[in-house]
Amino acid sequence: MTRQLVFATNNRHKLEEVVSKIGEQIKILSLDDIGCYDDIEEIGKTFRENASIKSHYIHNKYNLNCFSDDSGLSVDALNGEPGVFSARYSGEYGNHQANINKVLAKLKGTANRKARFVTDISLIWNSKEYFFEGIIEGTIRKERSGTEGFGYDPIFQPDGYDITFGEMSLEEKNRISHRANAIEQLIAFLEEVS
Ligand code: ITT
Repeated sequence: MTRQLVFATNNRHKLEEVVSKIGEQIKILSLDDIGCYDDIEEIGKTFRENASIKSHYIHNKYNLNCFSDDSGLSVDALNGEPGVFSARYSGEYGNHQANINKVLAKLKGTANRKARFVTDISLIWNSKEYFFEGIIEGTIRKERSGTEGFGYDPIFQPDGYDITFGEMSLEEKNRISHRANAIEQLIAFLEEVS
């Protein structure tokens, strides 16, 4: 199996989850590790398109094997929103509190709380692109619960559980999450080809 792969993310929570999931099998290099501090514009209309933009940017500039993760929350009663706007739903990029407030306000009085987290990974491996997708179904709570994780974790309760991602340890979330599922597929692929 390959020993080194760049993970094209500026989100330290994603990095932490992925490194913990992958363990010693592959050395993950962060953007910091390769000295990349560029702002990669995410102008795609889908998670997959945005994932592809990020991994191609790094591959084109550094010519390294790399992958990216574009992810977000999709709420049925909001026609799939926040979707690709998950990180900037409130208008301010990365303001998780305001993003959560907007979702809760829009869902006020709505009985259908069904939602899912989606992660699309784009891997560029020996100059060819491969995609992996992970999804976890759940519901949106009426209020926040828990302080673990990041983003929408305090309001997302995965199906089959009575706690939110915000109440789970990193290890628990990493057993079932959308990201963990996509990463498992990535690991299986790399085991096969290397
Ligand atoms: P990079 O593009 O640098 O990887 P980012 O945070 O901008 O980092 P995305 O564009 O993929 O990443 O946006 C993902 C947003 O979706 C993130 O900021 C959260 O608001 C939400 N999100 C994604 N995965 C999540 C998770 O596991 N738990 C909670 N919220 C999540």
